[in-house]
Amino acid sequence: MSSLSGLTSSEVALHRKKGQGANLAQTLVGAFPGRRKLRLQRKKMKTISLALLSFLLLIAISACSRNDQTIIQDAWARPGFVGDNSAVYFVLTNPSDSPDNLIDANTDTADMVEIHLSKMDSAGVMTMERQDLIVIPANEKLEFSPGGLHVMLISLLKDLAPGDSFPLTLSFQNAGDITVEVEVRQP
Ligand SMILES: [Cu+2]
Repeated sequence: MSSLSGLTSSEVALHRKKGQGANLAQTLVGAFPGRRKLRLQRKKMKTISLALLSFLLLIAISACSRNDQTIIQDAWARPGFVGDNSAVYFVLTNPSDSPDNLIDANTDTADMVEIHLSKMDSAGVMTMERQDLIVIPANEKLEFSPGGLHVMLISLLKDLAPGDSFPLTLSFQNAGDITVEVEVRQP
């Protein structure tokens, strides 16, 4: 038994080894301070250039999407009173080389908002069909107009008088959410 009382001789040996290991590591660090510093500097440089690269990439991406984004123009809605229905019309332009999809429409002006297509049935009666998705082909315009595509405002929550305006958000697969101001006017 040595000074480390209560331990077996092999345990004592392990303690000594561990102690030696720590000393050796300290000695090595002390012997090559320059190499360690250099490695730290290289790591720092890597981090800085990575940050710069991602920043430049972000600028490139935002510049691209800004030019290619689907555009909503001339948005207008039919007048109506609280509880009535109304419809919103506009012109969509997709200036990009890939098709975009209109997938949703929202406004807090109405209880429910749906994308509809008006159609004449075989008996000559106008009907409306709810659409889940509207494709805007690449490099094309798509018009939402009376007798065709429209955003249906079901059960208005406030009166819409000519001259009023309200925000409408259209959600596109590629362009994301775009909010436009809709002008209320007589057809
Ligand atoms: Cu409708």
